[in-house]
This record gives sequence, C-alpha cells and structure tokens, in this order.
Amino acid sequence: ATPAPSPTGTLVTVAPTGAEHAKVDLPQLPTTLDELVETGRRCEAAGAALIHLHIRDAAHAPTLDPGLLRASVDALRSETDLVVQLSTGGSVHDPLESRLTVLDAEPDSCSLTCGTTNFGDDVFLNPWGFMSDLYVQAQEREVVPEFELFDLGHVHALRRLLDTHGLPFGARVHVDFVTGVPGGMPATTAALMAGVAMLPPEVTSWSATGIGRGHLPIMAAALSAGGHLRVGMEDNVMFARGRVVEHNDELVARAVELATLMQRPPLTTEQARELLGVKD
Ligand code: KMH
Ligand code: ZN
Repeated sequence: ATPAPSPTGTLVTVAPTGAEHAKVDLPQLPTTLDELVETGRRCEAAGAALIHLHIRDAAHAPTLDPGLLRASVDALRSETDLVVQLSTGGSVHDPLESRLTVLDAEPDSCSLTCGTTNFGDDVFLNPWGFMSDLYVQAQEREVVPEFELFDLGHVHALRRLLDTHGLPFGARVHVDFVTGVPGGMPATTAALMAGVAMLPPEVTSWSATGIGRGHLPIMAAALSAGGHLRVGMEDNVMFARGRVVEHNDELVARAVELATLMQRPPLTTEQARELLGVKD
C-alpha cells in the first residue's frame, strides 16, 4: 500500500512546567512569570510554535488562580508569537469547577483530556459531564481545544464528544497522545499506532509525547507516522542518560533537529495557527 501523505511541517509544542515537578528538586523548572516568558522566547527561537502552560504561585506550587492565569496569557501574547494553550488538567488535586474557570483567561487553546486516568498513585479525574461542559464552553468562547489522549478509551470518548457536540471552534480537530503515564497507555510505538488507527475521521492533526524514557522513542515514532511533537520538562526532565535538562529549549532544539532531518521542518507560529484553527 502507498504510505499516507505526511504533513510537510512539524508542529512543535513545548510543555515547559507541568504540575508534578517540584522547584526545589529542579531549580531550572520555569515557575515564575519571568521564567515562563523567558522560556517562551527561547523555545520560540528554537522552533516551538505552541506553549502548553501550567502556572505556579509565589511558593512555586501549581495554581489555577484566575489573575495569574490571565497575566501569564497576556505576557506570553505580548512577548512571543506562540500559540498559548492553558492546561485545564491542572494538578490531580484541582477541583473540576476551578479547572473550568481556566477559560476565563481567554487563551488561544486549552487542553481537554478525554477521560479519567490513573496517574501514578493518584487519579486524574475527567468525567463525561466535565469533558462535555468544557468542550461546549470552549466552543462558545472560541477557544480551540487540544484533546489529550492518555489511553485508547479516550480516543473513543473523543468520538462521543464530536458526535454529541459537533466540531470545535475553528473546525479543526487536533489531538495529543500522552503516552507513558503510569495508568495510561504505554510509551510504545505499538500503542501509539493503535491510537492513531482508532482516530475519528474528523481529526485533522495529531501529536504525541512520551513521558520519561518514552520521550525519544515516541518522538521518532510520531515523526515517522506523520504526527507532530510535544516536548518539555512537564513530560521529561532527562536530556540523556545521566544528564538532566538545563532548559526547555534544549528539548525543542533536538525535536526540531530530528524533524528537519525527517524533511518535516518546524511550523511557524502562523502555520500553527492555521493548522489548529486558532483565531488570529
Ligand atoms: N497534570 C496532570 C494531572 C493537561 O495539562 O491537560 C494533567 C495534565 C493534563 O497535565
Ligand atoms: Zn499539562
């Protein structure tokens, strides 16, 4: 059979912080607004087009404080041209009601996880009612969702969302496979390909990330299968065996190098906006 045509460019997303790592263990984790802006600038210069953002409070703890979220979106908008995506996953301790209020900060995009997952020893809660409310509110507020798929069942739940509520704002459907979370699908090529094979026809682009040591294998698998890439310290803090990531831009630069070698150079921020259907 003829291989499916690959996209000509690669969307490189950076997820620089997450909600799981502690600043005290990893001082180079960007947690302050200045550090996030500096990270955004450097990652954009290295070839990232989208930033997936979790923010921290003054004590470097994860927060969904509406004022801080708004300030972060505004600062990244004014200091970079990155597509700004806010996490609605937050941390496993955030209540569902607060996770819905993330949209008040008016990001370009928001994450939307398509089901509940065991998350290490914790549970990352995403019941149908929450997913559904978040999806409809994102449609109404013209925020483009990125569907986070941690497990194969999540692919099926995405199909239910689309069948129930129609297409997202922007009429594009971009999903991100988050592989290798203890409790979700493993970071293997086989699991990723099973997920890709199940994608509903409405899906217009997909990316993938592998947590921890799944980082490089999933990057290679995604590139070879026509997918886009997500990298960053939220997912992986080791650059190589025995070598901790010093700055998120190293992970972006390596992803760009590999994508370019594969004849799929990084998309510009403008091309990323078009791919995702984000408002100008
Ligand atoms: N921090 C995880 C519990 C998302 O950003 O939407 C959830 C997460 C997914 O990171
Ligand atoms: Zn996240």
